[in-house]
Amino acid sequence: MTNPASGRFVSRLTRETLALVLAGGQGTRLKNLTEWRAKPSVHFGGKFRIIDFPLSNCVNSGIRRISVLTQYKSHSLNRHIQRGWGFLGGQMGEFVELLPAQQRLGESWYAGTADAVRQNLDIIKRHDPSYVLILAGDHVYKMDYGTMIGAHVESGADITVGCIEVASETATAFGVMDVDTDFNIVKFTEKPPEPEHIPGKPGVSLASMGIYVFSTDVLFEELERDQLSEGSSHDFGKDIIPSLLKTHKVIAFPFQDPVSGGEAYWRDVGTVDALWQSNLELTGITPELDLYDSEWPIWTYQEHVPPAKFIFDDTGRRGMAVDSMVAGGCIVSGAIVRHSLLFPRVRVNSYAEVTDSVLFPGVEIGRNCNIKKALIDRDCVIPEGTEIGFDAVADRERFYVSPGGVVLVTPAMLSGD
Ligand code: ADQ
Ligand code: ADP
Repeated sequence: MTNPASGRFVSRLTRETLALVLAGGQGTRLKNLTEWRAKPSVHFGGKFRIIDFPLSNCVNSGIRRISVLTQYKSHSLNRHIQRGWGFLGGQMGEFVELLPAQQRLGESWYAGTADAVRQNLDIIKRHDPSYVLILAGDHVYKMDYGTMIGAHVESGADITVGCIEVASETATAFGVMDVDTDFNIVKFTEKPPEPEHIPGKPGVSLASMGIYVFSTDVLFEELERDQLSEGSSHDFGKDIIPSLLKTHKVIAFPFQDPVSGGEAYWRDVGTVDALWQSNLELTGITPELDLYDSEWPIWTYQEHVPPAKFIFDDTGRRGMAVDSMVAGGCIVSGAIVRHSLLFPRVRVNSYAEVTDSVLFPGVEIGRNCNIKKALIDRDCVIPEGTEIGFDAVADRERFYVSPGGVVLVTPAMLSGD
C-alpha cells in the first residue's frame, strides 16, 4: 500500500513505474536532417541528442526502467543509446532497453503511437509496473515526472495527461483540452484547426505535451479495446485519450517551472528554424534552459576528445570564439566564431568567419569561408572560400533555406547526391 505519509511516497511510485519513450516518428519538418536519423537522435545543445532530455528526466526522477520504442531510421538512435545509456546495466533492476518494431503480433509495423505500445504488451507485462509513463522522445525540457505520477495517484486518476499553456495560434499542432476546476479533462481535440482558448485567457490554449501516466490495468484494457475499434488510427492523441474521457477519470497535469512556479521551458524543436533558434539561445547569458544545473544533469554519450583549442595560426592570426559554446575536440585556428554553437570535433580554419551558426559534430570549415545563419550537419566539409548565408538565391540552389532564413547544409547537398 502506498502511503503518502511514509515520506517515501514519490520514490516508491517512480520505482513502480515503467517509462516508454516513443521514438519512432518520422519528423519530416526537420527536412534533410532526418533523412538518415530519427528526430529523437538529432543533435542538440552542443553535445547531446534530443532523446537525452526525456531519458535524463526519467533517471533524475528516479525512473530507472525505460523502454525506447523505435521504428523509423533507428540506426543512429540505437547506437547512441547502446553507447551512452549502458550505465543502467541491470544490477539493481534498472535498464534502458530498445524495442524496435519487429512484427511481434502480426505483419504490420507500428501504426500509431498506441499500436507501438500494444505490440509490446507482453514485454511490458513481464516488467509488471503499477504505472506506465508514456513519453515522446522528441521534446527538449527538464521535468520531474515524480510530481506528475504523484498527482496521478493522489487524484485517483486512471490517466493523467501532461499539459502546458501555449499561444492559441500554435496550438493547431497539439492536442487541445478543456478542464474543469479540478483539472478533470472534459474535452480533448487532437490538432484542432481553431483551438479553443482557456476561459479568461484569450490567445492562450491548454495543450497536451503528448506525455501520459496510465494505471497499468487501464492501459492494457484500453489498448485491446482500441485494437478492435473500427476506424481507429491507434494513436494516443487522436483515438485513445478522446474516447476515454467518457468512461474514465482523465486529469490534466500542468507542467510548471519547479523554481518559479511559472511558465516552464518545453520545446518541440520540430523545424529547422526552431532547432537553430533553440540551440543558439543556449549561448545567451541566462538561457531559459539551464544546462549547467548540477541538480538536473543531462546524461549523454560522450566522445572521448581533448579540450577545445583556440590558436594563433602560422601567420599569427588569432583564433577565437565569442558569445558562443564550443565543445571538446574543436580547433579554431586563426578564425573568428561569433554567436555560434560548435559540437565536438569541429575545425574552423584560418581567415574563416562563422556567425549565428550551429555546427554539428565533425564539421570542417575551410580557409576564408564566411558562414552566417547556418545549420551544418555532421561531418560536412565546407570547401575553402565558401560563402553561406549572404545570397539567398545562391544558397537555395545548393542548400535548403528555411522560412526563417536559416541555411541547412548536409553532406549529400555538398556532394550533389
Ligand atoms: P504529435 O507530435 O503529432 O502529437 P506523433 O507524431 O504521434 O505526435 O509523435 C509523438 C511521439 O511518438 C514522437 O516522439 C514520435 O517520434 C513517436 N512516434 C510517432 N509514431 C510512432 C510509431 N509509429 N512508433 C513509435 N513511435 C512513434 C502528440 C500528441 C498531441 C500532443 C503532441 C505534443 O498526439 O496530442 O499535443 O504530441 O507534441
Ligand atoms: P551517428 O549515429 O553515426 O553518430 P548521425 O546521428 O549523424 O550519426 O546519423 C547518421 C546516420 O545516418 C548513421 O546511422 C549513418 O550510418 C547514416 N547515414 C548517413 N548518411 C548516409 C548515407 N548517405 N547512406 C546511408 N546511411 C547514411
